[in-house]
Amino acid sequence: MLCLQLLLTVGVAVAESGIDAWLRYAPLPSSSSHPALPSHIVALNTSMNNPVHIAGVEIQKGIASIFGKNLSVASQSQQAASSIIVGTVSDYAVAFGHPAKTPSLEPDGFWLNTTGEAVQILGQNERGALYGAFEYLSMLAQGNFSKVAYASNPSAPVRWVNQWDNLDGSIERGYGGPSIFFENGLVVDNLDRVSEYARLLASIRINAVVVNNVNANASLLSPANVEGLGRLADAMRPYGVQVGISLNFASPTANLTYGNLSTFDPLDKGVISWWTNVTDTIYRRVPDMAGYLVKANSEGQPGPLTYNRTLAQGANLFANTLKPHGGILMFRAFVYDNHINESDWKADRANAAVDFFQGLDGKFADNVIVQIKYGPIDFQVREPASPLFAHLQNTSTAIELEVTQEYLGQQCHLVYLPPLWKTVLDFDMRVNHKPSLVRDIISGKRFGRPLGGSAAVVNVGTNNTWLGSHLSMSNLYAYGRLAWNPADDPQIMLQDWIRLTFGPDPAVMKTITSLSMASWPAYENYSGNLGIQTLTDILYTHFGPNPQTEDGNGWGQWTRADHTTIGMDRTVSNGTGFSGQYPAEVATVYENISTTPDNLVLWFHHVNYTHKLHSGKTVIQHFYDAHYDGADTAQTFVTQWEELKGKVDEERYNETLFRLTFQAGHSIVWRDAIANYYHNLSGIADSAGRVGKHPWRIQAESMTLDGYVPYTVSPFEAASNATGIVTSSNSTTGTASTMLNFPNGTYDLAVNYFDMIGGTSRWQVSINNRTIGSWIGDNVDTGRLGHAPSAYLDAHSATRITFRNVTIAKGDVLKIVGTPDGIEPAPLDYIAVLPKGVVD
Ligand code: GCW
Repeated sequence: MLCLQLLLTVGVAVAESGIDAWLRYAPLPSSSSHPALPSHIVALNTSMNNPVHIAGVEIQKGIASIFGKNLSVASQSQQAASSIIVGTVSDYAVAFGHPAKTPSLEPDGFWLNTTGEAVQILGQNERGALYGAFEYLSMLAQGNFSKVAYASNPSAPVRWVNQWDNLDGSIERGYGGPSIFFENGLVVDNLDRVSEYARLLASIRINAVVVNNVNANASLLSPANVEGLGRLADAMRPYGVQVGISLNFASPTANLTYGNLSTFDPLDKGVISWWTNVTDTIYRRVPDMAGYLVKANSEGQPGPLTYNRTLAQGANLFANTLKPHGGILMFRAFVYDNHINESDWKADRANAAVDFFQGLDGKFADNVIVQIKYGPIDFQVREPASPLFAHLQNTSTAIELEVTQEYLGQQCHLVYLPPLWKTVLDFDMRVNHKPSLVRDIISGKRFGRPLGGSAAVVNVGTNNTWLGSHLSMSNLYAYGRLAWNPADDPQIMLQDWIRLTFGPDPAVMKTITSLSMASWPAYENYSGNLGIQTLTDILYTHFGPNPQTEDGNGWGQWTRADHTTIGMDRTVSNGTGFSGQYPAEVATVYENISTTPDNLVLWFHHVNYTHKLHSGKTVIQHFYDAHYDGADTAQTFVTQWEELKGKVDEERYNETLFRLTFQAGHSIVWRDAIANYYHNLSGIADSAGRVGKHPWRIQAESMTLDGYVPYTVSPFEAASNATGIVTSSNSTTGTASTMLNFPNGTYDLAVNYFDMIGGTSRWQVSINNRTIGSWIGDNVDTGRLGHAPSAYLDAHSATRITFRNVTIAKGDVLKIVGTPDGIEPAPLDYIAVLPKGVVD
């Protein structure tokens, strides 16, 4: 105890795993003074599993932890004074009479009043009361004791998250470990993490979780799994979080207990009664199920088009079965043909959503919400807002965001996403020449729709950090805040999250703000610029660079890059016509290259590499400069973070340092791959003379090799000089040595190697037989970095390790000994001997 107090007074934080995320309720520094706290808590509900009771217990826990003060929780009290009262407005009225100021609240909304003798936390419903309690605790935990009295209401009723969890426990695009919901085809036995997740989600006002992958498995509907869903719902209900599920459209033909049909035609009577029965059965066990999510006729999933039925007919099938139970059908707009032909100049995947939903506006049942990805393609680093938001005026809509960083570094790169999301939420579609912000469309405000909101793909797993990385949690936190109020400011949300997650130290605040706010621009800079999309490997991992995979296949994420030109011509006048899918005012802006913003120019126009941007730079020079700038910025993430040593607990400090260091190294892999690729394709030199010039590198293949052999890497741009080295067999130790010819001095020694799945090779680097360091290729094998792994020497496995401040003299002999393991042949790419400040 003494020891702990000592630690707290000197400000050294105790190790934290990240499991408490932003709900740590860390003790406030002893220096901060606070007003007297009420002496007890009144939670106007006695039932253990009721959100109001949970709210009372949560306040008790928070105050005990933040202030070391133990308050009692009672369900009633004669005197309201000097208490914290939490409950619904109606229960409050029964207990204490109508509150003096009657708040105007919508479902899930709350009233928070700290101005009187008692603190009032009153929800329009029980869930709202819990949200109010979390709001109050968030203030206290941030040391904010101001007297406030306000109502807070959600901008939209639907604030969901979608987990892409498979029944076998794996997660599609999951980077934080296996599922907390499923294993071996069933719902897990121990639901502790599920309750904790619900608590986290409630604190950011998320009201439902779709627990299984949109690429859905029909066996979720088995009796055992319906019972499992019931247990999941029971575990989350106390937090006001409802369960939803994804359906496989062809389930009636999947030979389940409920009978095997020969068709899944949505208009077939047998199919309708089959689904009605399934829905009724689920609602018997989960009376408050939120609803269904359906991905149909997309990426090989079955759907109504198989029977020449419309998407609306398909959606309405489920909506009708849900209707009597009050459930909602979320129908995904992510419908497209993934076998389109690039030789057709007018073919365009971006057109798909509007094309497929053409003529269907107003044809959906009133409990259907069309869930639209923010951009027309697929969660890219920058996309224009999906034009479908402007088309569905008699249909409720929701935006689909992706907290999971599928194309954005897979939680191994820091990318704070709200600034990206805001480019879409705040975008004005100018429907009928009137203000038509996407955020006002999805809230239902613009077109007077009763339903609407947001869904985000959030693939948390069993990892203590939830998403795999501490810093990525700001994205989940801010997603909840934006779902409640899409007008919130990214930096303000971020800073609340920083105070809650890391405490009040101004240095911590400054650094994490600076890193996070710089992160999306940096990632865009070193991944894909000017609206060309994230130039990642779309056929394999979606992680590292592989620009040639965008083209030459049916997926339609094309760049149409050749020796002289690049970009998709999406104009009406000469291209795919996509720009014409926007309302007139917006269409005109994108149709004309002179009014198209630089950051989307290659999305809308096919131009020469020498085309001059509004910035005055050519496209190709912008590519080069952006990639060097982005990688330079990422290097500073490491040094900035290092200033926080001792200010952040060691566990989170070290884990974050590890990831930021990885990112800094991988940003150079990105930079070089993209710069070299387009340099090679266009033949145009970098006016700053950087591309292809690496004065501080020594290629592994040019070293003296013993037991190592050169290996030609494909694609060429994934390795420096297109070549790496591998051990000559998987049981031979290899040695690569070289004499260093740099001036005497202190350098950082970087070694670029490949960390493949399927083996944990070892390497040791020495200078004149003095060991500088050793390491193991275990990042992907142990899940230390949870990104999609690669079994090859490529830009996904390419990794840099850096040894700092190494004394080197001219003529020293550097030697690397590599010991292969499994299929991983201790592969190396190059070393870089870096004077202070040089990035190479
Ligand atoms: O971008 C793609 C992802 C798929 C995903 C799909 C979708 C669940 O790569 O993994 O499938 O989007 O959103 O349906």
